Amino acid sequence: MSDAPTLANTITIGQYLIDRLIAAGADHLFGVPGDFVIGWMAKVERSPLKLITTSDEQGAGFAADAYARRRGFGVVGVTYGVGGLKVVNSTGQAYAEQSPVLVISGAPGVSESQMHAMIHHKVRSFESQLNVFKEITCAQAVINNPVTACQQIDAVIAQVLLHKRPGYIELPRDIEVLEVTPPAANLPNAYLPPPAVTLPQNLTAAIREIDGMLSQAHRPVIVLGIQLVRLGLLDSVMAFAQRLGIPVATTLLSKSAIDETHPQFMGVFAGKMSRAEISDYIESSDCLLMLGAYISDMDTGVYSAHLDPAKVVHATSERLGVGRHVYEQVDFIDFVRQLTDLSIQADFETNYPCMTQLSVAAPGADTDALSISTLFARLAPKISAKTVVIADPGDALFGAIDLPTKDGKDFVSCGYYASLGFAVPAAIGVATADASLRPIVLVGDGAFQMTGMELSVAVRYGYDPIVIVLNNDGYLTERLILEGEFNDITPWRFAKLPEVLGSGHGEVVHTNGEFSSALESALSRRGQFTLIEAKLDRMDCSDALRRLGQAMHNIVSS
Ligand SMILES: Cc1ncc(C[n+]2csc(CCOP(=O)(O)OP(=O)(O)O)c2C)c(N)n1
Ligand SMILES: [Mg+2]
Repeated sequence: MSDAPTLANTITIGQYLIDRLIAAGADHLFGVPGDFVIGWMAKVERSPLKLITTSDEQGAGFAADAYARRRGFGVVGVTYGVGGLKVVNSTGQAYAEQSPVLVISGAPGVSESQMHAMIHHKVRSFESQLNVFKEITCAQAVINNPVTACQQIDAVIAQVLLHKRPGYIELPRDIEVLEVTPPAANLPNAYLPPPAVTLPQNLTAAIREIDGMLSQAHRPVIVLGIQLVRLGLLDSVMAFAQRLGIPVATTLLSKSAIDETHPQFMGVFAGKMSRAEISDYIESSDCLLMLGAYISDMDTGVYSAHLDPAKVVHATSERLGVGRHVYEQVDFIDFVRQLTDLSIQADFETNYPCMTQLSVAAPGADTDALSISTLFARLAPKISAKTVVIADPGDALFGAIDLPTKDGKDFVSCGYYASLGFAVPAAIGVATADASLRPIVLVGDGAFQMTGMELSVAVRYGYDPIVIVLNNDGYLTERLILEGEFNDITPWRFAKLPEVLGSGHGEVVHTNGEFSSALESALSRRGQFTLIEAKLDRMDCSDALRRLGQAMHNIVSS
């Protein structure tokens, strides 16, 4: 499986794939080798594409997801079965939250699988893994024919870039080494389905209805959804909001879509989980434009938001609802373009809550015990354009709702799919995507026990994330829903991890002052990771989590 001398103008299929990944914007590939993919990984190692090997495939999947959120394209490479099925969860998240990640899985050679029914790592049939990925990717290809290989590869990559959703390429090890003549010119658009056709009369009718709603409105609000970020539509929507003086909010998932010190930024809208000022204002809005936002239970604080459907415009790439009407066949991008061109004689309320004016949590006295609220209060002024806060689900995420981020995209979370253990590997992805950024990871003790070992990747590649482990002795989020022994975990001495990993700095903090000085010195220490174990009271939680827990408790026990 070496790079044998080639005929003029031919390259191996494996090399063609590498070239196309680079052309699509990837400089790195995250993964774990295995015999079905190792030959191709050796080619990657000899190419300009840098291979970042992680401790576990799921970690590679999460890192590629975070990388893709920053760079617009991420790639994870794994072996068949044992590796492929480990990235099902991370790929599911990338699908759910629209992150353009390409999964490349090695596979048994076509000739091997024809001759032998039982090959290691096979689950049920040779198609089992493909069938799983069909459910969680927007495009799939098994490269089993050299004649069509290049087109298949280009088609999957083009779909991933178009839909901002994951794709899947399965690369049998005897095919990857075959020589092919690459197409003379790559025409990615040739492999895309025809663009969605907007019915002009439906678009016009929808815009006319919104024009009518907005013209009579006094308290319009725009919710900036994640699709605006992914599809590059934020600037036009913000220009529209500024021109008309409409306040904006984000969802948990789209948090930090814009500079949160913007005077029109209200805060994160998550139903009753948000501050009362924000949820009250939005619930009383007489024209709520939810643009590109998935309206999940998380975004509405477990459906605690009381929104009048007649006053809501809900537009996504899947659906356009205006008040009680649904308009079919209107492309989301066409819709946003027309909407943001609207001119309205605005008579809008100018007195709305905005993030910069909301009361800030008190930082507490230095000698007092640290609490989740004082931790966030002390973290807030340390956030800069050079830091990226990455919050794991749990109170790390809920508490971060009111943490003001200053620069667009300096907050990363899986605020909708909410898979625990995302944040540490995501820090690897962010540091790889942009070496000038300093990841600050907020992660619960439970979540850290799932994927915290990916810090060894930081050691290996010289990354220096600051990891703040919120140690509240178990699964607090779950405790607030329903208490039981299932919420307990084995206590770890987290701050000892540098000893195990042979690098890094660990510290346990109990008081507000200890936390501030640990954070200060972590920010000035470069070249190795810092782990700050923040000891918190077992039931201490952010206001947002308390409100969410109550809402969930009511559901579980009703
Ligand atoms: C992979 C995964 N498993 C289980 C859950 C369910 N879950 C949500 S929050 C939570 C507890 C998290 O504990 P920890 O990380 O310590 O954060 P805390 O709630 O204590 O802030 C669990 C188990 C999940 N979201 N993701
Ligand atoms: Mg915990």
